[in-house]
Amino acid sequence: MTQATLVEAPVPSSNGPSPHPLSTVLRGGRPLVCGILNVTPDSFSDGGLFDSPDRAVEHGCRLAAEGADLIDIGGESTRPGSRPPTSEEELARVVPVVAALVREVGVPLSVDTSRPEVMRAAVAAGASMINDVRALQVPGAVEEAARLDVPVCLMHMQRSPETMQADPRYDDVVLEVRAFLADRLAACRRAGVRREHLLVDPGFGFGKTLPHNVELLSSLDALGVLGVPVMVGLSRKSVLGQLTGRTVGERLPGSLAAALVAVQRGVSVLRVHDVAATRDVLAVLDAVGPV
Ligand code: 9MG
Repeated sequence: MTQATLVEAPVPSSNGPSPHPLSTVLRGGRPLVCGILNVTPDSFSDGGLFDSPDRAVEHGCRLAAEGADLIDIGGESTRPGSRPPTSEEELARVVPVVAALVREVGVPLSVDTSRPEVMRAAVAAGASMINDVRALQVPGAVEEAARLDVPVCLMHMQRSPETMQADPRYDDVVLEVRAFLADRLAACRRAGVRREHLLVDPGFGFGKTLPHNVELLSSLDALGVLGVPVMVGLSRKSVLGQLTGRTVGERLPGSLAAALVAVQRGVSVLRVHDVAATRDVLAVLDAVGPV
């Protein structure tokens, strides 16, 4: 069976008649910009900057004004070596920001979480999408995503944030990441998640060395056979620091170059800190037409 057929497996039909309206936007063929809103004390680039709800909402409004198509709100830092917050901490960080921001901006909100209870509370507060770095592998998560009936991004990670950068190994990183994502897509379909609601992400920096990240970036088009939109997060990541010798605050040019490469290899959603600058990249690409 091919990976594309795995995505087509029969599913229970417990959901309503039509997919979430956001799925039409995600599959519309125009590359989208997803602004990052970390409401954590310890994320690698902006940890602690938006850890009060007011500051977070203000930053979310800025991302929307800069032209974000989507805003991804997360209350867990997944930087290498980090430990997850408790469920109560994560709920307290994320839910008030989703509830307040949804009243301020017309941009759809995504919740970056692996916990079913956070997914449920965030969607009840107004989030329209789930972004899960653990690809719905936490017990109960895949069933919750099917029940909530919203788009969901499944990301690849080798091991956990605490241990992922301790000697990651692959025989063939592209084939292994793709096979993992195909398995997770099939698991989601079996649980009743609609095909139109699924996205995948190779998880740059999540259990990958510099050569692994570079190989994945140059082979992103290999994920196209999965038949669902691809999202990537490369913005300001250490792979760009390793390639350029730049500190986190100096990685905008590298981030924009990575965004350009990703879109040219078929990526549909760019998860970024610098929305306005990324929009400029897409405007130039758009003027030139399809690659
Ligand atoms: C939450 N988060 C941090 N990095 C990420 C990435 O590369 N992709 C996705 N989907 N989420 C991420």
